[in-house]
Amino acid sequence: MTTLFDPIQVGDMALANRIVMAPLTRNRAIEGNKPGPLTVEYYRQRATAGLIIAEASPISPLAQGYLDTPGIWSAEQVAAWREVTSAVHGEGGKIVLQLWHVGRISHSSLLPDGAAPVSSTDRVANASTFTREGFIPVSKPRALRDDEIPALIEDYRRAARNAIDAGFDGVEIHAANTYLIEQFLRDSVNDRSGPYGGSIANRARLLLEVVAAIAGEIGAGRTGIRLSPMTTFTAPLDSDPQALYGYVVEQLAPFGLAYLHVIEGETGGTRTPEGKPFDYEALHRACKGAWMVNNGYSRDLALQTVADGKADLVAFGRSFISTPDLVRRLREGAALNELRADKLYGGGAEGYTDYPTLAN
Ligand code: 8OZ
Repeated sequence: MTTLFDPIQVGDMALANRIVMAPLTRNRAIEGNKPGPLTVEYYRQRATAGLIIAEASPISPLAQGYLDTPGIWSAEQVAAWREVTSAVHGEGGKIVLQLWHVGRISHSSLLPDGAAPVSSTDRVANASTFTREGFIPVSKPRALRDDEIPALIEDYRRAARNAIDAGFDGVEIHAANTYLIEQFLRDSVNDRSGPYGGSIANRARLLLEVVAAIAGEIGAGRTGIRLSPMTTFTAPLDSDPQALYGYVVEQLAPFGLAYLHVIEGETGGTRTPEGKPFDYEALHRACKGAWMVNNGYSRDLALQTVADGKADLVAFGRSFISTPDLVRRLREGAALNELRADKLYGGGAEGYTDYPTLAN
């Protein structure tokens, strides 16, 4: 019987176990949107994960939406990330980088020359973001023109190349949590006509072009993707999530991606939103790569899910923030540290690198 603690080959990556550190925004980047020494230590402490998915990282200056997130567009950022990947590899771990474009979830004060955020639409989101002035409503976006899409895809391709140059084992495309790619996917946001609006095939076009560009650049075996069909975070659900995400997964199959990472239910919230059933198993059956699940997994549920063959990998978010030696604690059935929820975003070492591990 397969257990959570067994090794697994995921695309080109040989993982020591099936326990994944989920991508987690922590807003501790230093000057120049670079990961600093504390971030090196934070990931090094968690390197016993089978795989670390390093936090969502903007692919370009215009892709940022929150203060102090580490990017992957500049040579200085690549050099800074190299310290992180070396530290994790030095501990025998594997690490990929989540590639992020926030789309309309941004504020002009965070963008070059006070630019408007870009999206599939020019309709503003009912959402706030964290800036130098604190939490404030996001800015009204500008709808990308169709003729701007090639440059956007080029930004994704270059970011994937940068990630590999920085020593990452691969990348995860952030197509979840109502950011740019999902702003194209969902008919609750995308009000375009033309090749990127209207039908499901048109709304999924950007995602599939991004996947083709990145897989072509670094190889499908080093490329994963994250989806969140039932998350409402900053946008309503699609009118037919099952059909939309079913189409996406079916179209992804021929690429032979390393893995597909799905957030079940409402991100960081209920796994089973009332009156909104979703058949994740249907997506799992259509998925050719490794199947990674996430959202509020307890030890028991994770063990059972892998033992039942319902998933190949389980990603843990909050548990990995509080408990650097999560793999050992799960193996031994030991209690986890308590999460300091007031230290999630921004600040220094407190609630970041000072969580204790079990004594030998
Ligand atoms: C929490 C705060 C800011 C951003 C996501 C990247 O939800 C995020 C995020 C999470 O995917």
